[in-house]
Amino acid sequence: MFCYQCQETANCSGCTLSGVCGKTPDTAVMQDLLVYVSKLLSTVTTQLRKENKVIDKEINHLITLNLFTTITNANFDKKVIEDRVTETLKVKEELLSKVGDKESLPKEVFWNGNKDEYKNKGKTVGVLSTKNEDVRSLRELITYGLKGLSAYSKHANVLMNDNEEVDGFLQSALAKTLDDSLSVEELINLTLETGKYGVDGMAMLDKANTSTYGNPEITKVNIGVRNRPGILVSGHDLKDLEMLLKQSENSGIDIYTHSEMLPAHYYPHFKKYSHFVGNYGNAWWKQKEEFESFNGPILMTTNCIVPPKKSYIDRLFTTGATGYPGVKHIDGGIGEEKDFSEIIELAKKCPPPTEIEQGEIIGGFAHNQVLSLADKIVDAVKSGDIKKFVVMAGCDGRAKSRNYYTDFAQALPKDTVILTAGCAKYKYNKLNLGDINGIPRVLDAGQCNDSYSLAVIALKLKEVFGLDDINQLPIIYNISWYEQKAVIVLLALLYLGVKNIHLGPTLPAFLSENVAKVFVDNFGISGIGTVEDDIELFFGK
Ligand code: FS2
Ligand code: SF4
Repeated sequence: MFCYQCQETANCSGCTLSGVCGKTPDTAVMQDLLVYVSKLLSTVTTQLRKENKVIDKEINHLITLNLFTTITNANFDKKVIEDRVTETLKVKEELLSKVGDKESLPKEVFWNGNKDEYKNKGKTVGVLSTKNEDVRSLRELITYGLKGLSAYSKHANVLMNDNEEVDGFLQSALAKTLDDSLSVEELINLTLETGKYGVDGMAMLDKANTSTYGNPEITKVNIGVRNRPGILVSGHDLKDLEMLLKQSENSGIDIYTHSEMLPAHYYPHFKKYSHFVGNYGNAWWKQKEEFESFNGPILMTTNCIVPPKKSYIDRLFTTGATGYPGVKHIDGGIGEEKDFSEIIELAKKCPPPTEIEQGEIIGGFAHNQVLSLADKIVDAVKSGDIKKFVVMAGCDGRAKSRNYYTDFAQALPKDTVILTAGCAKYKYNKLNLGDINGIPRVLDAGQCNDSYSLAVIALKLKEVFGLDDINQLPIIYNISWYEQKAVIVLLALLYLGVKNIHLGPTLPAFLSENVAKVFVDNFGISGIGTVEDDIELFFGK
Protein backbone atom coordinates (compact mmCIF):
# COMPACT_ATOMS: atom_id res chain seq x y z
CA MET A 1 0.00 0.00 0.00
CA PHE A 2 0.97 3.61 -0.38
CA CYS A 3 -1.18 6.41 1.02
CA TYR A 4 -0.21 9.98 1.84
CA GLN A 5 -3.55 11.70 1.65
CA CYS A 6 -3.75 12.95 5.22
CA GLN A 7 -1.63 15.02 7.58
CA GLU A 8 -0.84 12.07 9.86
CA THR A 9 0.79 10.00 7.13
CA ALA A 10 3.73 7.96 8.43
CA ASN A 11 6.94 10.00 8.81
CA CYS A 12 5.33 12.86 6.90
CA SER A 13 5.92 10.88 3.71
CA GLY A 14 3.52 7.95 3.25
CA CYS A 15 1.86 4.97 4.97
CA THR A 16 3.31 1.81 3.42
CA LEU A 17 2.90 -1.01 5.93
CA SER A 18 -0.49 -0.01 7.28
CA GLY A 19 -2.27 3.25 7.91
CA VAL A 20 -1.58 5.39 10.96
CA CYS A 21 -5.39 5.75 10.82
CA GLY A 22 -5.82 1.99 11.08
CA LYS A 23 -6.42 1.31 7.38
CA THR A 24 -5.12 -2.15 6.45
CA PRO A 25 -3.09 -2.74 3.26
CA ASP A 26 -5.91 -4.82 1.71
CA THR A 27 -8.45 -2.08 2.32
CA ALA A 28 -6.02 0.56 1.04
CA VAL A 29 -5.55 -1.33 -2.24
CA MET A 30 -9.32 -1.74 -2.62
CA GLN A 31 -9.79 2.00 -2.00
CA ASP A 32 -7.20 2.73 -4.70
CA LEU A 33 -9.18 0.53 -7.07
CA LEU A 34 -12.44 2.26 -6.14
CA VAL A 35 -10.93 5.66 -6.90
CA TYR A 36 -9.58 4.28 -10.19
CA VAL A 37 -12.87 2.76 -11.40
CA SER A 38 -14.63 5.99 -10.40
CA LYS A 39 -12.19 7.75 -12.73
CA LEU A 40 -12.99 5.26 -15.50
CA LEU A 41 -16.72 5.80 -15.04
CA SER A 42 -16.12 9.57 -15.00
CA THR A 43 -14.24 9.30 -18.30
CA VAL A 44 -17.34 7.67 -19.80
CA THR A 45 -19.81 10.16 -18.31
CA THR A 46 -17.63 13.05 -19.49
CA GLN A 47 -17.69 11.68 -23.03
CA LEU A 48 -21.46 11.21 -22.84
CA ARG A 49 -21.90 14.82 -21.70
CA LYS A 50 -19.79 15.90 -24.70
CA GLU A 51 -22.27 14.00 -26.84
CA ASN A 52 -25.08 15.96 -25.16
CA LYS A 53 -26.43 12.96 -23.31
CA VAL A 54 -27.95 13.47 -19.88
CA ILE A 55 -26.33 11.76 -16.90
CA ASP A 56 -28.77 10.62 -14.22
CA LYS A 57 -28.40 12.05 -10.74
CA GLU A 58 -28.01 8.50 -9.42
CA ILE A 59 -24.76 8.17 -11.40
CA ASN A 60 -23.47 11.47 -10.00
CA HIS A 61 -24.36 10.25 -6.50
CA LEU A 62 -22.60 6.93 -7.07
CA ILE A 63 -19.36 8.70 -7.98
CA THR A 64 -19.45 11.18 -5.10
CA LEU A 65 -20.27 8.42 -2.61
CA ASN A 66 -17.36 6.36 -3.96
CA LEU A 67 -14.92 9.21 -3.35
CA PHE A 68 -16.42 10.02 0.05
CA THR A 69 -15.99 6.35 1.02
CA THR A 70 -12.23 6.66 0.47
CA ILE A 71 -11.72 9.80 2.60
CA THR A 72 -9.52 9.35 5.65
CA ASN A 73 -11.31 7.60 8.55
CA ALA A 74 -14.57 7.11 6.66
CA ASN A 75 -14.73 3.45 5.67
CA PHE A 76 -12.50 0.60 6.80
CA ASP A 77 -14.74 -2.19 5.47
CA LYS A 78 -13.00 -3.85 2.52
CA LYS A 79 -16.09 -5.87 1.56
CA VAL A 80 -18.22 -2.72 1.21
CA ILE A 81 -15.52 -1.07 -0.90
CA GLU A 82 -15.20 -4.15 -3.09
CA ASP A 83 -18.98 -4.19 -3.68
CA ARG A 84 -18.85 -0.54 -4.72
CA VAL A 85 -16.12 -1.39 -7.25
CA THR A 86 -18.38 -4.10 -8.72
CA GLU A 87 -21.37 -1.74 -8.87
CA THR A 88 -19.28 1.01 -10.46
CA LEU A 89 -17.91 -1.33 -13.14
CA LYS A 90 -21.45 -2.52 -13.90
CA VAL A 91 -22.71 1.04 -14.35
CA LYS A 92 -19.65 1.91 -16.45
CA GLU A 93 -20.36 -1.01 -18.81
CA GLU A 94 -24.00 0.07 -19.19
CA LEU A 95 -22.99 3.64 -19.99
CA LEU A 96 -20.20 2.56 -22.33
CA SER A 97 -22.81 1.01 -24.59
CA LYS A 98 -24.39 4.48 -24.97
CA VAL A 99 -21.19 6.23 -26.08
CA GLY A 100 -21.30 7.20 -29.77
CA ASP A 101 -17.59 7.87 -30.32
CA LYS A 102 -15.88 4.97 -28.53
CA GLU A 103 -12.69 5.55 -30.52
CA SER A 104 -12.00 8.75 -28.59
CA LEU A 105 -11.91 6.91 -25.26
CA PRO A 106 -8.62 5.78 -23.72
CA LYS A 107 -8.25 2.00 -23.84
CA GLU A 108 -8.08 1.59 -20.05
CA VAL A 109 -11.74 2.60 -19.88
CA PHE A 110 -12.60 -0.85 -21.24
CA TRP A 111 -11.07 -2.65 -18.24
CA ASN A 112 -13.77 -4.77 -16.65
CA GLY A 113 -12.08 -7.29 -14.39
CA ASN A 114 -13.86 -9.67 -12.07
CA LYS A 115 -13.47 -9.90 -8.32
CA ASP A 116 -10.45 -12.18 -8.26
CA GLU A 117 -8.54 -9.61 -10.34
CA TYR A 118 -9.34 -6.67 -8.05
CA LYS A 119 -6.40 -7.04 -5.71
CA ASN A 120 -3.77 -7.23 -8.43
CA LYS A 121 -5.36 -4.45 -10.41
CA GLY A 122 -5.63 -2.27 -7.31
CA LYS A 123 -1.90 -2.63 -6.75
CA THR A 124 -1.16 -1.21 -10.20
CA VAL A 125 -3.41 1.88 -10.07
CA GLY A 126 -2.46 3.52 -6.77
CA VAL A 127 -0.67 6.80 -6.15
CA LEU A 128 2.77 5.52 -7.21
CA SER A 129 1.52 4.39 -10.63
CA THR A 130 2.20 7.97 -11.78
CA LYS A 131 5.98 8.10 -12.13
CA ASN A 132 6.60 11.84 -12.59
CA GLU A 133 6.69 13.30 -9.10
CA ASP A 134 5.12 16.65 -10.01
CA VAL A 135 2.36 15.15 -12.12
CA ARG A 136 1.66 12.68 -9.30
CA SER A 137 1.55 15.50 -6.77
CA LEU A 138 -0.94 17.52 -8.82
CA ARG A 139 -3.10 14.51 -9.71
CA GLU A 140 -3.37 13.61 -6.04
CA LEU A 141 -3.96 17.20 -4.94
CA ILE A 142 -6.85 17.42 -7.42
CA THR A 143 -8.21 13.99 -6.47
CA TYR A 144 -8.13 14.86 -2.74
CA GLY A 145 -9.85 18.18 -3.41
CA LEU A 146 -12.52 16.26 -5.35
CA LYS A 147 -12.92 13.83 -2.46
CA GLY A 148 -13.65 16.78 -0.18
CA LEU A 149 -16.03 18.25 -2.72
CA SER A 150 -17.79 14.87 -2.98
CA ALA A 151 -18.39 14.80 0.77
CA TYR A 152 -19.94 18.25 0.71
CA SER A 153 -22.00 17.42 -2.38
CA LYS A 154 -23.34 14.30 -0.69
CA HIS A 155 -24.52 16.33 2.31
CA ALA A 156 -26.34 18.69 -0.04
CA ASN A 157 -27.73 15.79 -2.09
CA VAL A 158 -29.41 14.18 0.93
CA LEU A 159 -31.23 17.48 1.39
CA MET A 160 -32.40 17.20 -2.24
CA ASN A 161 -30.00 19.80 -3.59
CA ASP A 162 -27.99 18.92 -6.69
CA ASN A 163 -25.76 20.90 -9.00
CA GLU A 164 -25.16 19.24 -12.36
CA GLU A 165 -22.39 21.74 -13.15
CA VAL A 166 -20.47 20.73 -10.03
CA ASP A 167 -20.92 17.02 -10.80
CA GLY A 168 -20.00 17.55 -14.45
CA PHE A 169 -16.81 19.33 -13.45
CA LEU A 170 -15.98 16.80 -10.75
CA GLN A 171 -16.21 13.95 -13.24
CA SER A 172 -14.31 15.70 -16.01
CA ALA A 173 -11.53 16.59 -13.55
CA LEU A 174 -11.39 13.00 -12.29
CA ALA A 175 -11.08 11.82 -15.89
CA LYS A 176 -8.25 14.32 -16.50
CA THR A 177 -6.20 12.86 -13.66
CA LEU A 178 -5.78 9.78 -15.89
CA ASP A 179 -4.88 11.80 -18.98
CA ASP A 180 -1.15 11.56 -19.71
CA SER A 181 -1.33 14.32 -22.32
CA LEU A 182 -1.94 17.04 -19.70
CA SER A 183 1.06 19.24 -18.88
CA VAL A 184 2.05 20.31 -15.37
CA GLU A 185 0.77 23.79 -16.20
CA GLU A 186 -2.61 22.43 -17.28
CA LEU A 187 -2.82 20.41 -14.07
CA ILE A 188 -2.05 23.53 -12.02
CA ASN A 189 -4.90 25.32 -13.78
CA LEU A 190 -7.16 22.34 -13.10
CA THR A 191 -6.21 22.53 -9.41
CA LEU A 192 -7.32 26.15 -9.24
CA GLU A 193 -10.49 25.37 -11.17
CA THR A 194 -11.20 22.67 -8.57
CA GLY A 195 -11.14 25.50 -6.01
CA LYS A 196 -13.81 27.36 -7.96
CA TYR A 197 -16.10 24.35 -7.85
CA GLY A 198 -15.21 23.92 -4.19
CA VAL A 199 -16.76 27.35 -3.59
CA ASP A 200 -19.83 26.34 -5.62
CA GLY A 201 -20.15 23.03 -3.76
CA MET A 202 -19.89 24.69 -0.36
CA ALA A 203 -22.38 27.38 -1.44
CA MET A 204 -24.79 24.61 -2.48
CA LEU A 205 -24.41 22.91 0.89
CA ASP A 206 -24.82 26.21 2.75
CA LYS A 207 -28.04 26.84 0.86
CA ALA A 208 -29.24 23.27 1.45
CA ASN A 209 -28.54 23.48 5.19
CA THR A 210 -29.96 26.94 5.79
CA SER A 211 -33.05 26.48 3.62
CA THR A 212 -33.84 23.22 5.42
CA TYR A 213 -32.82 24.01 8.99
CA GLY A 214 -32.75 27.84 9.13
CA ASN A 215 -29.76 30.14 9.58
CA PRO A 216 -27.41 29.25 12.46
CA GLU A 217 -27.80 31.67 15.36
CA ILE A 218 -25.87 32.46 18.53
CA THR A 219 -26.36 29.46 20.78
CA LYS A 220 -25.06 28.27 24.12
CA VAL A 221 -24.51 24.52 24.02
CA ASN A 222 -24.53 22.45 27.21
CA ILE A 223 -21.43 20.25 27.58
CA GLY A 224 -22.65 18.42 30.67
CA VAL A 225 -25.09 15.48 30.77
CA ARG A 226 -28.58 14.65 32.00
CA ASN A 227 -29.59 11.54 33.90
CA ARG A 228 -31.31 9.65 31.06
CA PRO A 229 -29.69 7.23 28.58
CA GLY A 230 -28.46 8.85 25.41
CA ILE A 231 -27.39 8.37 21.80
CA LEU A 232 -24.24 10.15 20.63
CA VAL A 233 -24.22 11.36 17.02
CA SER A 234 -20.94 12.14 15.30
CA GLY A 235 -19.87 13.13 11.77
CA HIS A 236 -21.36 15.83 9.58
CA ASP A 237 -24.70 14.56 8.20
CA LEU A 238 -27.54 16.76 9.46
CA LYS A 239 -30.23 14.73 7.67
CA ASP A 240 -29.26 11.60 9.62
CA LEU A 241 -29.46 13.60 12.83
CA GLU A 242 -32.89 14.93 11.88
CA MET A 243 -34.24 11.43 11.21
CA LEU A 244 -32.85 10.15 14.49
CA LEU A 245 -34.27 13.08 16.44
CA LYS A 246 -37.73 12.52 14.96
CA GLN A 247 -37.71 8.78 15.54
CA SER A 248 -36.46 9.07 19.14
CA GLU A 249 -38.90 11.75 20.35
CA ASN A 250 -40.74 10.79 23.55
CA SER A 251 -38.78 7.57 23.93
CA GLY A 252 -37.14 8.50 27.23
CA ILE A 253 -33.67 9.02 25.77
CA ASP A 254 -31.55 12.07 24.98
CA ILE A 255 -29.51 12.88 21.90
CA TYR A 256 -26.00 14.36 22.17
CA THR A 257 -23.57 15.53 19.51
CA HIS A 258 -19.89 14.67 19.25
CA SER A 259 -17.07 16.43 17.36
CA GLU A 260 -18.24 17.89 14.01
CA MET A 261 -21.94 17.41 14.86
CA LEU A 262 -21.76 20.14 17.53
CA PRO A 263 -22.86 22.92 15.11
CA ALA A 264 -26.24 21.18 14.63
CA HIS A 265 -27.22 22.92 17.89
CA TYR A 266 -26.89 26.30 16.16
CA TYR A 267 -29.72 25.63 13.67
CA PRO A 268 -33.19 26.84 14.71
CA HIS A 269 -34.84 23.69 13.34
CA PHE A 270 -33.13 21.37 15.81
CA LYS A 271 -33.94 23.52 18.83
CA LYS A 272 -37.53 22.30 18.83
CA TYR A 273 -36.40 18.86 20.03
CA SER A 274 -36.38 18.96 23.83
CA HIS A 275 -34.36 15.72 23.98
CA PHE A 276 -31.52 17.25 21.89
CA VAL A 277 -29.57 18.21 24.95
CA GLY A 278 -25.94 19.02 24.31
CA ASN A 279 -22.47 18.17 23.07
CA TYR A 280 -20.45 15.37 24.65
CA GLY A 281 -16.68 15.41 24.38
CA ASN A 282 -14.29 16.88 21.87
CA ALA A 283 -12.78 16.29 18.45
CA TRP A 284 -12.83 12.93 16.66
CA TRP A 285 -9.48 11.65 17.89
CA LYS A 286 -10.60 11.57 21.52
CA GLN A 287 -13.40 9.13 20.75
CA LYS A 288 -11.82 6.05 22.31
CA GLU A 289 -12.13 7.47 25.81
CA GLU A 290 -15.27 9.50 25.18
CA PHE A 291 -17.28 6.77 23.44
CA GLU A 292 -16.42 4.45 26.30
CA SER A 293 -17.64 6.83 29.00
CA PHE A 294 -20.71 7.84 27.03
CA ASN A 295 -22.20 4.42 27.91
CA GLY A 296 -24.86 4.48 25.18
CA PRO A 297 -24.97 3.85 21.43
CA ILE A 298 -22.97 6.01 19.03
CA LEU A 299 -23.94 6.77 15.43
CA MET A 300 -21.15 7.71 12.99
CA THR A 301 -22.75 9.58 10.10
CA THR A 302 -19.41 10.37 8.39
CA ASN A 303 -15.72 10.33 9.19
CA CYS A 304 -13.78 10.43 11.44
CA ILE A 305 -13.87 6.88 12.83
CA VAL A 306 -11.02 5.66 15.02
CA PRO A 307 -10.73 1.83 15.08
CA PRO A 308 -13.07 1.08 17.99
CA LYS A 309 -12.26 -0.54 21.32
CA LYS A 310 -13.97 -3.78 22.27
CA SER A 311 -15.62 -1.96 25.17
CA TYR A 312 -18.01 -0.09 22.85
CA ILE A 313 -17.82 -1.75 19.42
CA ASP A 314 -21.21 -3.41 20.06
CA ARG A 315 -22.86 -0.05 20.59
CA LEU A 316 -21.20 1.65 17.61
CA PHE A 317 -23.22 2.09 14.39
CA THR A 318 -22.26 3.44 10.97
CA THR A 319 -24.38 4.87 8.18
CA GLY A 320 -23.91 6.61 4.82
CA ALA A 321 -20.33 6.51 3.52
CA THR A 322 -18.92 5.15 6.77
CA GLY A 323 -18.18 1.55 7.64
CA TYR A 324 -16.08 -0.62 9.89
CA PRO A 325 -15.84 -4.42 9.86
CA GLY A 326 -18.00 -5.92 12.61
CA VAL A 327 -19.90 -2.67 13.21
CA LYS A 328 -23.62 -2.60 12.40
CA HIS A 329 -24.43 -0.40 9.36
CA ILE A 330 -27.77 1.39 9.01
CA ASP A 331 -28.77 1.43 5.34
CA GLY A 332 -30.68 4.09 3.46
CA GLY A 333 -30.04 6.04 0.30
CA ILE A 334 -30.78 9.62 -0.71
CA GLY A 335 -34.46 10.42 -0.13
CA GLU A 336 -35.06 7.28 1.94
CA GLU A 337 -36.09 7.25 5.60
CA LYS A 338 -33.49 5.33 7.60
CA ASP A 339 -34.64 3.05 10.38
CA PHE A 340 -32.80 3.89 13.61
CA SER A 341 -35.10 1.83 15.87
CA GLU A 342 -32.36 -0.68 16.75
CA ILE A 343 -30.16 2.14 18.07
CA ILE A 344 -33.03 3.67 20.02
CA GLU A 345 -33.98 0.33 21.60
CA LEU A 346 -30.36 -0.32 22.56
CA ALA A 347 -30.07 3.15 24.14
CA LYS A 348 -33.02 2.43 26.41
CA LYS A 349 -31.09 -0.46 27.97
CA CYS A 350 -27.87 1.54 28.53
CA PRO A 351 -26.85 3.62 31.55
CA PRO A 352 -26.81 7.40 31.18
CA PRO A 353 -23.55 9.02 30.03
CA THR A 354 -20.81 9.59 32.61
CA GLU A 355 -20.25 13.32 32.97
CA ILE A 356 -16.79 14.41 31.77
CA GLU A 357 -17.31 18.18 31.60
CA GLN A 358 -19.74 20.83 32.77
CA GLY A 359 -20.74 24.20 31.44
CA GLU A 360 -21.51 25.70 28.07
CA ILE A 361 -19.80 26.64 24.86
CA ILE A 362 -21.02 29.31 22.48
CA GLY A 363 -21.28 29.14 18.72
CA GLY A 364 -23.52 29.84 15.75
CA PHE A 365 -21.51 32.57 14.06
CA ALA A 366 -22.18 31.62 10.46
CA HIS A 367 -22.46 34.38 7.84
CA ASN A 368 -26.07 35.40 8.47
CA GLN A 369 -25.55 35.80 12.22
CA VAL A 370 -22.22 37.61 11.86
CA LEU A 371 -23.57 39.95 9.20
CA SER A 372 -26.46 40.86 11.48
CA LEU A 373 -23.76 41.98 13.94
CA ALA A 374 -21.81 43.74 11.17
CA ASP A 375 -22.36 47.27 12.52
CA LYS A 376 -21.04 46.29 15.94
CA ILE A 377 -18.04 44.52 14.41
CA VAL A 378 -17.24 47.38 12.01
CA ASP A 379 -17.47 49.89 14.88
CA ALA A 380 -15.10 47.77 16.97
CA VAL A 381 -12.62 47.62 14.06
CA LYS A 382 -12.89 51.37 13.40
CA SER A 383 -12.41 52.23 17.08
CA GLY A 384 -9.40 49.90 17.25
CA ASP A 385 -11.02 47.61 19.84
CA ILE A 386 -10.64 44.77 17.33
CA LYS A 387 -7.26 44.98 15.60
CA LYS A 388 -7.20 41.69 13.76
CA PHE A 389 -9.19 38.59 12.91
CA VAL A 390 -7.43 35.24 12.78
CA VAL A 391 -9.04 32.50 10.71
CA MET A 392 -8.17 29.25 12.51
CA ALA A 393 -10.50 26.90 10.67
CA GLY A 394 -9.79 23.29 9.77
CA CYS A 395 -9.22 19.99 11.48
CA ASP A 396 -8.00 18.69 14.79
CA GLY A 397 -5.86 15.56 15.11
CA ARG A 398 -3.79 13.35 17.36
CA ALA A 399 -0.38 14.90 16.73
CA LYS A 400 1.12 16.57 19.80
CA SER A 401 2.38 19.35 17.52
CA ARG A 402 -1.24 20.49 17.29
CA ASN A 403 -0.99 21.88 20.81
CA TYR A 404 0.53 24.80 18.89
CA TYR A 405 -3.05 25.90 18.13
CA THR A 406 -4.08 25.99 21.81
CA ASP A 407 -0.94 27.91 22.73
CA PHE A 408 -1.29 30.23 19.73
CA ALA A 409 -4.91 31.04 20.63
CA GLN A 410 -3.86 31.81 24.21
CA ALA A 411 -0.92 33.94 23.11
CA LEU A 412 -2.96 36.09 20.72
CA PRO A 413 -3.26 39.77 21.68
CA LYS A 414 -6.55 40.46 23.47
CA ASP A 415 -7.74 42.70 20.64
CA THR A 416 -7.92 39.80 18.16
CA VAL A 417 -10.91 37.65 17.27
CA ILE A 418 -10.63 34.03 16.12
CA LEU A 419 -12.90 32.97 13.26
CA THR A 420 -13.22 29.20 13.23
CA ALA A 421 -15.01 26.28 11.58
CA GLY A 422 -14.38 22.54 11.62
CA CYS A 423 -13.15 20.31 14.41
CA ALA A 424 -10.01 22.49 14.77
CA LYS A 425 -12.06 24.58 17.21
CA TYR A 426 -11.72 22.02 20.00
CA LYS A 427 -8.16 23.17 20.53
CA TYR A 428 -9.39 26.50 21.97
CA ASN A 429 -13.20 26.66 22.24
CA LYS A 430 -13.21 25.88 25.95
CA LEU A 431 -10.48 28.33 26.95
CA ASN A 432 -12.78 31.20 27.93
CA LEU A 433 -10.88 33.77 25.89
CA GLY A 434 -13.45 36.44 26.75
CA ASP A 435 -15.12 38.98 24.48
CA ILE A 436 -14.63 42.39 22.90
CA ASN A 437 -17.59 44.72 23.43
CA GLY A 438 -19.82 41.67 23.78
CA ILE A 439 -18.39 39.94 20.69
CA PRO A 440 -16.87 36.57 21.77
CA ARG A 441 -13.19 36.22 20.86
CA VAL A 442 -13.87 32.81 19.31
CA LEU A 443 -16.56 32.97 16.64
CA ASP A 444 -17.49 29.44 15.57
CA ALA A 445 -19.23 29.33 12.18
CA GLY A 446 -19.85 25.57 12.26
CA GLN A 447 -18.49 22.47 10.53
CA CYS A 448 -15.48 22.43 8.21
CA ASN A 449 -17.78 23.07 5.21
CA ASP A 450 -18.92 26.25 6.97
CA SER A 451 -15.50 27.70 6.19
CA TYR A 452 -17.60 28.98 3.30
CA SER A 453 -19.29 31.25 5.84
CA LEU A 454 -15.92 32.69 6.81
CA ALA A 455 -15.26 33.53 3.16
CA VAL A 456 -18.69 35.20 2.85
CA ILE A 457 -17.94 37.24 5.98
CA ALA A 458 -14.53 38.31 4.60
CA LEU A 459 -16.05 39.34 1.27
CA LYS A 460 -18.73 41.36 3.08
CA LEU A 461 -16.16 43.11 5.27
CA LYS A 462 -14.15 43.94 2.14
CA GLU A 463 -17.27 45.59 0.71
CA VAL A 464 -18.11 47.46 3.94
CA PHE A 465 -14.58 48.83 4.25
CA GLY A 466 -14.52 49.73 0.53
CA LEU A 467 -11.37 47.69 -0.18
CA ASP A 468 -10.30 46.41 -3.61
CA ASP A 469 -8.66 43.27 -2.41
CA ILE A 470 -9.67 40.69 0.21
CA ASN A 471 -6.02 40.62 1.35
CA GLN A 472 -6.22 44.25 2.54
CA LEU A 473 -8.51 43.16 5.38
CA PRO A 474 -6.99 42.78 8.85
CA ILE A 475 -7.34 38.99 8.61
CA ILE A 476 -4.61 36.40 9.23
CA TYR A 477 -5.14 32.83 8.00
CA ASN A 478 -3.62 30.17 10.23
CA ILE A 479 -5.32 26.97 9.16
CA SER A 480 -4.87 23.42 10.42
CA TRP A 481 -5.55 20.54 8.10
CA TYR A 482 -5.94 16.79 8.48
CA GLU A 483 -8.00 15.14 5.78
CA GLN A 484 -9.27 15.83 2.28
CA LYS A 485 -12.16 18.13 3.11
CA ALA A 486 -9.56 20.60 4.32
CA VAL A 487 -7.94 20.30 0.88
CA ILE A 488 -11.06 21.54 -0.91
CA VAL A 489 -11.45 24.33 1.67
CA LEU A 490 -7.86 25.41 0.98
CA LEU A 491 -8.33 25.32 -2.81
CA ALA A 492 -11.57 27.30 -2.43
CA LEU A 493 -9.79 30.00 -0.42
CA LEU A 494 -7.05 30.20 -3.05
CA TYR A 495 -9.67 30.55 -5.77
CA LEU A 496 -11.22 33.45 -3.82
CA GLY A 497 -7.84 35.18 -3.94
CA VAL A 498 -6.78 34.69 -0.32
CA LYS A 499 -2.99 34.97 -0.02
CA ASN A 500 -0.41 34.17 2.67
CA ILE A 501 -2.27 31.26 4.25
CA HIS A 502 -0.30 29.49 6.97
CA LEU A 503 -0.95 25.77 6.90
CA GLY A 504 -0.05 23.35 9.66
CA PRO A 505 0.92 21.50 11.65
CA THR A 506 2.93 20.20 8.66
CA LEU A 507 2.64 20.86 4.94
CA PRO A 508 1.02 18.04 2.91
CA ALA A 509 3.39 15.18 2.03
CA PHE A 510 1.70 14.97 -1.37
CA LEU A 511 3.06 18.36 -2.43
CA SER A 512 6.28 17.77 -4.38
CA GLU A 513 9.00 20.36 -4.00
CA ASN A 514 8.17 21.97 -7.33
CA VAL A 515 4.41 22.00 -6.74
CA ALA A 516 4.88 23.42 -3.24
CA LYS A 517 7.04 26.15 -4.79
CA VAL A 518 4.21 27.12 -7.16
CA PHE A 519 1.91 27.65 -4.18
CA VAL A 520 4.56 29.49 -2.18
CA ASP A 521 5.50 31.79 -5.07
CA ASN A 522 1.97 32.54 -6.29
CA PHE A 523 -0.07 32.44 -3.11
CA GLY A 524 2.43 32.98 -0.31
CA ILE A 525 1.46 29.70 1.35
CA SER A 526 3.72 28.76 4.24
CA GLY A 527 3.89 26.43 7.21
CA ILE A 528 3.87 27.37 10.86
CA GLY A 529 6.76 28.16 13.19
CA THR A 530 6.87 28.30 16.96
CA VAL A 531 4.04 30.16 18.69
CA GLU A 532 6.47 32.86 19.76
CA ASP A 533 7.89 33.38 16.27
CA ASP A 534 4.46 33.37 14.66
CA ILE A 535 3.01 35.88 17.13
CA GLU A 536 5.96 38.12 16.38
CA LEU A 537 5.56 37.57 12.64
CA PHE A 538 1.86 38.48 12.71
CA PHE A 539 1.83 41.22 15.33
CA GLY A 540 5.41 42.45 15.76
CA LYS A 541 7.13 42.60 19.14
FE1 FS2 B 1 -12.71 16.84 11.57
FE2 FS2 B 1 -12.70 14.57 10.63
FE3 FS2 B 1 -14.72 18.07 9.30
FE4 FS2 B 1 -12.58 16.43 8.94
S1 FS2 B 1 -14.13 15.23 12.20
S2 FS2 B 1 -10.98 15.96 10.57
O1 FS2 B 1 -13.58 14.73 8.96
O2 FS2 B 1 -14.17 16.99 8.00
O3 FS2 B 1 -12.81 18.38 10.17
FE1 SF4 C 1 -1.96 6.96 6.28
FE2 SF4 C 1 -3.63 9.03 6.34
FE3 SF4 C 1 -3.69 7.32 4.32
FE4 SF4 C 1 -4.57 6.60 6.75
S1 SF4 C 1 -5.45 8.15 5.36
S2 SF4 C 1 -3.29 5.37 5.37
S3 SF4 C 1 -3.10 7.69 8.05
S4 SF4 C 1 -2.02 8.70 4.84
